[in-house]
Amino acid sequence: MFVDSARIFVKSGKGGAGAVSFRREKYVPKGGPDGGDGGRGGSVYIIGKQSLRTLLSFKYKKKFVAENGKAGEGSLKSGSSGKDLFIYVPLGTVVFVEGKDEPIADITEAKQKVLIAKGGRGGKGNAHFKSATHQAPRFAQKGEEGEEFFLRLELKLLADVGLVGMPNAGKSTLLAALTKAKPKIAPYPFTTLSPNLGVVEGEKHNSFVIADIPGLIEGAHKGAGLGDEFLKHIERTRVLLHLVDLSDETSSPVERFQIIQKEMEMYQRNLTVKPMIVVGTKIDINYDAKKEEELRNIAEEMGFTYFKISAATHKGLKPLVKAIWSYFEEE
Ligand SMILES: Nc1nc2c(ncn2[C@@H]2O[C@H](COP(=O)(O)OP(=O)(O)OP(=O)(O)O)[C@@H](O)[C@H]2O)c(=O)[nH]1
Ligand SMILES: [Mg+2]
Repeated sequence: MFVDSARIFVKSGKGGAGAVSFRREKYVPKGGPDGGDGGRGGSVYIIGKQSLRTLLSFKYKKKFVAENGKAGEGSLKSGSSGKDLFIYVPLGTVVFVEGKDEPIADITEAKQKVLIAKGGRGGKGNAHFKSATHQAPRFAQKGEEGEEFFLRLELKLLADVGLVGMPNAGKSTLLAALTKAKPKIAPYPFTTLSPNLGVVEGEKHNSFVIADIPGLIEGAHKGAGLGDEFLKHIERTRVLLHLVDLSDETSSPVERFQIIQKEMEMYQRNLTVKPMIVVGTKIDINYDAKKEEELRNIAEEMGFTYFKISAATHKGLKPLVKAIWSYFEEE
């Protein structure tokens, strides 16, 4: 199951209390204070982990509480520190304190480690409080409290290229044709129910990642179909491919293209100012040159590059991939 948001509770450990104690030795009738310090409470960290793909585990485990520090003891013995707690998340996870809009962490790299809740300091033992006028202090410090938060985790996949289009446009077929990914492909709408990622390897040890998301329909921004919630997974891509099925005779390619453009704009204007390539698909069946021409004209008028392909026969894939590379090589 693909889960891309979660709510969890985190709490760091409380510091251990400092000890109140006095030395008792055979030949030392009035020993001084020897209460040791409390140990530090454990901190909570969030860490990026490459092999994770979803936030599913947080459906089952939602509470993360680090260990408290131990109290100090006599003979100047310090209490041990509480163990730190590490929460592993997939790359692309953005962390918010509940109710706040600014994220406190954006985990984009493996092993990236962010301190979320700091463990409380241990209290000082009474040995610290001895002075010329106060030879036998009978008090010690308490340990500092830990910090606690409810956090909202949002997974926004990290891909370079995003595939958008109506259901059945051929997005998953294109992903399967270009990468080793094996998404489900079927001749009906809403085959893809959660995003798929695939990697295109270049010749110079370079690569780019493609994200295939569920199809959009008119009214997606208001929740129609699977809604627009998956669009967040292409927010961070650098290039979008907008796939339009040229073989579908139920409406014109131009109409379908415009519906999706509008939905993306409603979702977030930024999406429509990203570099985009318009791709007419399935040119191996029901090909109608006039309809294709209309789509190409509209796309080019709007300043987008246009390609036509058949993911089934691989026709037109090479020039398309070359055009995608050009976006990454220019930098
Ligand atoms: N003839 C032909 N059929 C294609 C081509 N590309 C995709 N198809 C078919 O079109 C149907 C839909 O393809 P998908 O790749 O599942 O479409 P999608 O855009 O991922 O659809 P959703 O996941 O529902 O949004 C499948 O039956 C594919 O086999 C093509 O180039 N030529
Ligand atoms: Mg699909």
